[in-house]
Amino acid sequence: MYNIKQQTKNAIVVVALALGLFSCGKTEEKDAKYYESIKVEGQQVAELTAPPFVPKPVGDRAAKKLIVNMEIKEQEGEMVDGVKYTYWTFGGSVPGSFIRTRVGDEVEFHLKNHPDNKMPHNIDLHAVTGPGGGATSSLVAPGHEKVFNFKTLLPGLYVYHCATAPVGMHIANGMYGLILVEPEGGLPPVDKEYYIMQGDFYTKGAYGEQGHQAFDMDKAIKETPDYVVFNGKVGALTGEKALTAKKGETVRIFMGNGGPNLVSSFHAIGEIFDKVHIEGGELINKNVQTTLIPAGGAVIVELKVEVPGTFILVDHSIFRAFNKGALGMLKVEGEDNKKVYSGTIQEGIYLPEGGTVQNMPKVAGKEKPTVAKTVAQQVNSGRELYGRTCFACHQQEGQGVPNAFPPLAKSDYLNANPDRAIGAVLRGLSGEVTVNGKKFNNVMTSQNLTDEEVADVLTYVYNSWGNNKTVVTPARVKAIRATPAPKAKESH
Ligand code: HEC
Ligand SMILES: [Cu+2]
Repeated sequence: MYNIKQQTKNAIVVVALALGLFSCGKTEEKDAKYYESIKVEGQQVAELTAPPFVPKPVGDRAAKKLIVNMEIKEQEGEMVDGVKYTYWTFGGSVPGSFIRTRVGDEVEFHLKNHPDNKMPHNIDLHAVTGPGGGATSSLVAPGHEKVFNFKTLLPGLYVYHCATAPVGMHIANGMYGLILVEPEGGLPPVDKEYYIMQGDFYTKGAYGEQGHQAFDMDKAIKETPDYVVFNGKVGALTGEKALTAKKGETVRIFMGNGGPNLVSSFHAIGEIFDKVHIEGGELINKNVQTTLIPAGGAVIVELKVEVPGTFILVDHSIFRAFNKGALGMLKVEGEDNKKVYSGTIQEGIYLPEGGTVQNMPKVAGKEKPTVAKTVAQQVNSGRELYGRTCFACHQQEGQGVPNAFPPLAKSDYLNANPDRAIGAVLRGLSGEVTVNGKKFNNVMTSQNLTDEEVADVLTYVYNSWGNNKTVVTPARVKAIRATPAPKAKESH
């Protein structure tokens, strides 16, 4: 006889079985305890790399005793053209050397403080479970070495940094990097892997002020950085130093934020992150436009690059990107894919009624004493300025945009009259102009640049793309600035 009781009993058995299976799965979930029990086989010296590169993937190697030799170096570097800064570094780069481990590795960490250094330092690795993340065992004076051991207990991407007082100052000087703990069997293979870290820097002088710049504690406490950069300096990942990939490849970026103060809204202009390991942990989010990276945190992002072009990586707190340096580039080579992106189909001019030449706000006291530069130095800083100011309209190779922005490459208008070109940059330009036989009738806003900046950017333009190699001096710019604008009425 089949009765209700029996039916209920069966149901209970089924539910119990299901629960049993479920909890079985649960007990198999790997935790720190499980990873702690992994036995290591053999030892090896860890490969360390400077950004934007990372060591070879761990693949399916067994857990090992991994020896990390990290040397601290205090050294001068360049924040942006003509601006020197004394960086404190793990391994000679900002961010510091990338450390790649797998879960269960026993790391033997050798922290060496170079004898030429002036400061004691230590290291706090967020991948370490232990007091101070290693900091309490690793305080090391110049000319000394400290050794300590730890086992990597949980997979993820972790920040490491110096934690010697004043902690903020050590971090602000560049003392941070990333340590990756790969899961068993490694992360899935991809075509390209890169390493970036954002950092905020505080200098006595304002952005671009020439010469050696000291650290500014007041600005650091107020959290008003002069520079917000990727990989320790302005332009570390632009132009020839851009990251590269081929169309169709999958790119993985290990992206950290050293801070010391700011949170990063990491975004790739014209791309969507297919996958983001949120906060560097196990949880994966998909189809992400902008991902938040806390100070002292990291993410792993993956993007498949479907169309060729230059994709701009930014902190989407956007003044940081275009005015403080938090801008990098990913250059993708390959054939166009019109299905994914058509390119411009039509280009017209849109000038709403009452459109006038706008001026960029003037910054009081921006003019600084000029230091005589060589032509090569002018070209160099001009290139950087071009990327920040002119590039958006006149385009990467000065080719311009038909019917909207005239070319600067082989421009007859430009080459015929440098004073007129200086005037255009200083005061803006509107009304009809003819460049290489083509008419343009549009508006160029005046660019709020110093005499030296105008001289540098125009010298760069004149010495690029087949132009006539004119050298524009700050003195010439100053002279043009002093003369009345051509259209201005004479008044005495
Ligand atoms: C917002 C877009 C924009 C920016 C930014 C811009 N320009 Fe222009 N530029 C124009 C337009 C538009 C014209 C043509 C104006 C007209 O039709 O009267 C022009 C014209 C010129 C000309 C004269 C025409 C030629 O092709 O030789 C020069 C030189 C020039 N720009 C240089 C620069 C430099 C150097 C910078 C950066 C410091 C710069 N421009 C930034 C839009 C821009
Ligand atoms: Cu330090």
